[in-house]
Amino acid sequence: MSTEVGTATRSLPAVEAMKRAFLDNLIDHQGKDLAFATPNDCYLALAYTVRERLIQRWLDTLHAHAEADAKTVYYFSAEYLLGRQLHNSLLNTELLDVARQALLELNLDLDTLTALEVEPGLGNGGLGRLAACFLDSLATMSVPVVGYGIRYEYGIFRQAFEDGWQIEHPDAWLSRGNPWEFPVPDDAIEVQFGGYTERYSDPQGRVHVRWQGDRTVVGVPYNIMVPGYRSNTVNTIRLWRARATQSFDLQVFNTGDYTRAVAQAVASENISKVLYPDDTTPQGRQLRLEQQYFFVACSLRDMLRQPPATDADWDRLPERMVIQLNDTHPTIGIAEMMRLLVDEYSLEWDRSWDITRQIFAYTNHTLLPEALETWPVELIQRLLPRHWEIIIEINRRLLTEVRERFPGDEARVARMSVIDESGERRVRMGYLAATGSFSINGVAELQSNLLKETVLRDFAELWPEKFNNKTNGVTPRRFVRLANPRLSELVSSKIGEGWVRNLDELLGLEAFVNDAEFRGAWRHIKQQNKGELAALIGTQMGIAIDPNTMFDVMVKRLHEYKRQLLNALHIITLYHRVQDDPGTAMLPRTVIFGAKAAPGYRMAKLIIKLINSVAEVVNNDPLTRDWLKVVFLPNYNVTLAERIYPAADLSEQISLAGKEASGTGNMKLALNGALTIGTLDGANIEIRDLVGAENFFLFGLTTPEVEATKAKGYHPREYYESDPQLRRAIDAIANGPFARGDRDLFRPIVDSLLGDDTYMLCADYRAYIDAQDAVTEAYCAPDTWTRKSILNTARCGFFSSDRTVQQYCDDIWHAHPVLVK
Ligand code: 26Q
Repeated sequence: MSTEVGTATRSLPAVEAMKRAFLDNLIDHQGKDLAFATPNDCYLALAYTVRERLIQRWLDTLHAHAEADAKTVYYFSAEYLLGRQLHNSLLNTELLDVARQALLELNLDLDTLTALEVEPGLGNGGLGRLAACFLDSLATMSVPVVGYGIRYEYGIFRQAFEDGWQIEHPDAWLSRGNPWEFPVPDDAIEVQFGGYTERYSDPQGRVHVRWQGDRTVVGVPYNIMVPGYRSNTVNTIRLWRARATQSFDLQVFNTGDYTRAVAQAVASENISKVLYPDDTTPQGRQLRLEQQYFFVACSLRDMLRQPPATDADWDRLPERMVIQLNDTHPTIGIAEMMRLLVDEYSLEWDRSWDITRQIFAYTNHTLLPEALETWPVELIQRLLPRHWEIIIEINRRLLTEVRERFPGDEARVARMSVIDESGERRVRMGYLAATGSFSINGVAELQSNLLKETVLRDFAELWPEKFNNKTNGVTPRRFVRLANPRLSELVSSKIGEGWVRNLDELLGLEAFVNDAEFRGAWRHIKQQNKGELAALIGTQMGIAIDPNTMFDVMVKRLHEYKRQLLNALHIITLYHRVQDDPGTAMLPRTVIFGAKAAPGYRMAKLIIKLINSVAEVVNNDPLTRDWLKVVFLPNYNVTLAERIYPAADLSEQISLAGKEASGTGNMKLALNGALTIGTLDGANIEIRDLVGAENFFLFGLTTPEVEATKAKGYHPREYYESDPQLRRAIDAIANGPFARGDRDLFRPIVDSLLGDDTYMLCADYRAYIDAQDAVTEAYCAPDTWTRKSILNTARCGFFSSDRTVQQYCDDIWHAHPVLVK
């Protein structure tokens, strides 16, 4: 499985064929020969060359699925964070070596070309990346699935720093062409918005409802191929692009109001214009709801292109399809399905509801109350008047069921209403999802349990059988095999290549943990990976990083609950220590951050500014710069993550217990041999259970302790007063060197720490510092550290998304592989 160019591949027919195809594609698609081609031309030509090889498999897959008549999984997700496609496609089609050699013989370098691809950043973070990992796993396992979503013209913003502040730049990811998508205008679908509903009677005297929208938008699907790893299956992601209707031209002539017609057309096309960059505290923006309804309505209509042949077959629809809702974002699909069945196909309500409730399943990704999605009733009424009627009918029946089960418990009825009547009336999408789904799952054990005790407690009491856990996973193809070729090669040389498809085989590495030579090789690879990251940091940021220092890594979205600020407090404490004792040797550390903040999240942006300010001071202080370096890499994305994970020694997973639903970066880092410093939160708990407590640096309050501390009254000032180091760190933020004399700059941070300290940094500070000191001590025994590193990788096979989707298949979807010849 060498990624190096072997002499064996030289002049193979496959190499010759690849060269020819590449040159042909350069001419056909770019109109260039090698003499005129730019690097981007060469990238595109290579992409087309690989794409060709996928298309036949894709068609074979479509035929095989049609023939097998198997149940299909429809994954509904507003986000797909796919990462670069070319390298992954080459791996999955086993063309990596051939392509490398073919390009070499043309005087081109594969890595240079793959690096030109702009990654499709159609997601914010964990939730979007999870969707991408699931689709990789399902294709690898040959399960029929279609991923439905939105083809945003602008993905997650590109982040830059100016004077340490985050600046957002638009992500025009399509501007140089996208060889990975196939528009299918023939499959366009019209959806409506607004207007009114009316009742009418059919010839049999039955009353029906008709929804007359006042605005029509066309959805054009774009297909993206999803190849499995060494499987013949190539599944599909179908992303919808919003276009104005053709009939808008007619309107112009009819009304003479040209500018209004154009404005309407622009408004329609805006629906798929941009990804919302907030991943919590969602604002109830109309456009966001339009996006959700738009993609869900297009998708359901697409799925029902060939409706059941006979009336009786409708009841068998759940044998043909299952829809997984990736969080509440596509939940309006439940109401839309009811509308289709009742209004468009004239099925009875009860029967429609039975069918709907056997098709939808809901995944919850958060417990944060402020992140639970709700929409103003007024907005739903205006934008989706028929869906509003359907939602209140669903709610009326729900509350009837609650009253029957819990007679006299009107408090419970009020709590469970899909309509939140306190204050401005709002629709609670989580409750609608829970009511309309047969399965409700969390994404790690702790969160799934907390879900039943907190945000969905009443629903768990009403329908305990719906609730289940599916601990997240990540694809080992992208995040180990591709991202860490050296480690992959070492692993394969010991236990064979089977681990790439069956990650539990990593357990076989345990047998080598006592092999000094193996440990040496392991350590050497980590060192090489760190060298590469150091080089990248050197060229990108102009900061000299020593690969012999410990690489302490915290990469994830910026959120107060994730507590990047706690990490900053540790850095400041280390800085004080060196200042106090410049003579004593310390363990040199490089602390590496990567994080985007939602553009409207002021505190998150201020924390970025603080970390950059601390970095500037620490990195330039002659007293400390050899001991401590702080690097905040701008524009953290999948591509950068693939460079960082293999080089990490320490993985920071330090959220306040009970706040991080699962985390998936924690899994990727552990699989690449990083040790975790973390709280008992999300999947950290399961990582620690598997790798062993002795190979994990645990600290901090547990979820019950968090609750108990808050219940008896939490006073962060008490910690501040009683811990001189904490006090000094906070004081340094308030009026120390980082603010360059501006005492107001970081005041909101200090006020937050000493005010509410919602995420209890003060309470966990001392335990965190102690755990960090334990890390330092452990790192000073390199050979023992390497053992721990190996055991982390060896014991984390459970966190393959292959395992996760297998559990979804078995327990929720009842879907089976369809083999493609
Ligand atoms: C909703 C409405 C309006 C605007 C934005 C949103 C929105 C968008 C994205 C809300 C939430 C998200 C993303 C959430 C997310 O990524 N959650 C993470 O999901 C991971 C996969 O399950 C978990 O590992 C993380 O713990 C969780 O934070």
